[in-house]
Amino acid sequence: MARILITGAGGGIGTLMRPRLRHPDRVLRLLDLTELPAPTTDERVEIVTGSLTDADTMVAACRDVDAIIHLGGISREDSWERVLAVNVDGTHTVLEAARQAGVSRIVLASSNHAVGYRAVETDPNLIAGEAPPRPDTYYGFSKAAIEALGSLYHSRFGMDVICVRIGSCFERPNDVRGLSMWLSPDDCARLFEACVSAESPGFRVIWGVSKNTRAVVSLREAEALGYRSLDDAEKFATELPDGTAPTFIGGAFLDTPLGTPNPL
Ligand code: 15L
Repeated sequence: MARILITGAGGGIGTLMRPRLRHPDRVLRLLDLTELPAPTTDERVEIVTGSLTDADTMVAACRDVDAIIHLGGISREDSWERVLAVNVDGTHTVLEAARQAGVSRIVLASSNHAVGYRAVETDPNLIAGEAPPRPDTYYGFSKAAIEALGSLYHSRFGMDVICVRIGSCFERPNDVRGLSMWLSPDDCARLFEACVSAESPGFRVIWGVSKNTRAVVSLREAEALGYRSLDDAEKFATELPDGTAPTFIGGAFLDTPLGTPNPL
């Protein structure tokens, strides 16, 4: 029986994953700051209420865990102090607790905003999963930083660490940018399944998007882990508001004043 710990399980992606990562041979241990709905009778779920920034909470949460999907943290631009404390320090706390508990497989939720300043138009060959960071915000910086931290924990301790540069994971794309960057929730679950089951992946940085007709980033690295997307944002194209595709990967995040919490 495998046990997977999901941090930030009450957030947008965590909520979408709870039903999708359900498996008869698996226990999902769901950690969030706020108390999550109790398990239904057909769920194998353990609820942990606490902060990923708290070392004791994390050490206890990692006990008897086979893999961690670390989704928790601040998901958009915020103050430098908060982004450092929650995303960078918090991810260090998660990795350190995992190391102490002997959890050797960690999936880190990185973001397209780690490379938000990469220009779409100058990369006609699709931007590679491991393209060097070009963060667009303090938030994007924190995602680039946790990728580097994951690399360190892999190199020092041999942990398998997969950083997923998630595009836009919502039930459906919200705008024209989403036609390129959408990650359908079902594909997100397929991608996480590949990440937790790939044999000895070592350290990887991969894109997390669907196989969109208007792709601007490469799925090569994700597919090498076993991911097969079955969705394409194009089916929503006629329903979206008019707009032009952004020139940079990060879209509207580039217009966000640094350090200012924003509702995007
Ligand atoms: C992200 O990294 C955010 O967490 C999410 O809320 C979306 O804004 C997404 O990027 C995006 O770029 O659409």
